[in-house]
Amino acid sequence: MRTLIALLFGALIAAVLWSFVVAPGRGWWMPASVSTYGGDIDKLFNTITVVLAVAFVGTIGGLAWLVWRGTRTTTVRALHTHGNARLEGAWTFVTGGLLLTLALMQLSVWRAIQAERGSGGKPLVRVLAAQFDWRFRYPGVDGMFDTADDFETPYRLVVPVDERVVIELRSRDVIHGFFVPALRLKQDVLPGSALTAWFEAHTPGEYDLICTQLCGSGHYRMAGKVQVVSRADFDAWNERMQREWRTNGQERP
Ligand SMILES: [Cu+2]
Repeated sequence: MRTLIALLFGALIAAVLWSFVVAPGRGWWMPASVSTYGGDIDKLFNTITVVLAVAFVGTIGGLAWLVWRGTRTTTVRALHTHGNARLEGAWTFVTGGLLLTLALMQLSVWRAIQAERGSGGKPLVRVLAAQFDWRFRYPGVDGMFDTADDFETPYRLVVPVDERVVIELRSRDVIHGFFVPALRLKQDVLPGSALTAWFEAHTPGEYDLICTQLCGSGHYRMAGKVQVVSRADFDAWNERMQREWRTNGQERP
């Protein structure tokens, strides 16, 4: 029985290592980054993943080895380390030190992204999350929100490429999560507050948007798209939407 358990632990390690090797070829990781700060976030993500992988293999491997060793010696009594202050201090210190190092490593990237959050100018679009949809409200011709010419698009956020885009996130009911994996941008959307976030996409294309907070029974439906287009295409789209919004529902002369 113990041999079997030890083998199962060993198989778990093998499965994890195998998944690391084949994951890139099968698209199991996040999609390629199209965001200006995506590279920095990926570096942190990879570092943390490697640290965790080493810790995982070490822990499970040690456990497997101990279980396997238990199948051979039956005369030796188990060693109880409870109350061993030096040992407990050591693993607390090592783990704490590791977590502190990771936290400090992330500080510069976090600061760089947060510092530019407020300085990015006024929001291009207001993101309105609700059970269970995404709406994107653009300010219209006058460039001001909450005026008669604002227009909304459901589930599809259209933004220009190579420009800093500031978004303002609001919830109309519960907590939602605005997550665009290709942009490496994830921000909770809280009822009662208007939070801003920013990104700059450097590759035109269509990218997935998902809600990362389990916000209710229709949570799975909160899947949208972020469409990154050229400045000219964005202006043309914006102009067409404004025109349609003005004339929609009105009788033609
Ligand atoms: Cu949601």
